Amino acid sequence: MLLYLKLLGGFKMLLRYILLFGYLIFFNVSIYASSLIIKDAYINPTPNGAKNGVAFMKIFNNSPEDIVITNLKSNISRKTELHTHNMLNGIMRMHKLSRLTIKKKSIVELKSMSYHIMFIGLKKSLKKEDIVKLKLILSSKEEIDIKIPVKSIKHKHKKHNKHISH
Ligand SMILES: [Cu+2]
Repeated sequence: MLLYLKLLGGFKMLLRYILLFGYLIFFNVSIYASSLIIKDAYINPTPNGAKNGVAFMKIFNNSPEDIVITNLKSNISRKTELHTHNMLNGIMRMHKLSRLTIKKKSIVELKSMSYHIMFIGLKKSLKKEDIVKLKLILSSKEEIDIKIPVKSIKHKHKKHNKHISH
């Protein structure tokens, strides 16, 4: 009887540890998930045969430390890269970024003619209402999975065309 009670006590202790451990994991995950908040993410639909696609979004870092995105992964394209635009000899060009820092308590907006995510070598065209899975890989090796809807958002084309031509 005594042995049984001892075993039961040990079992209860073990159970308590398991619960505590599970709680800690859950707690860490929820803190982490709220440190980067992705808002208004979308990908423009692409015409048949298009080679590349582009994603835009707002990334808010709600944590007390800077967060650096170092890599992206998706299975819709051969490569998935972070890009930005720069004016070079009067011509707007885009180029690849190896990292994107989102400073603590601030927002980086991925938008037309600025930062964007580029899907290079699309395996199929992106149609309205498709959902694209994207993995953001951070310098801390942590990974954030997001889902981006494909939808058409009208840009102010006139303004942009003017911008390109001067
Ligand atoms: Cu690009």
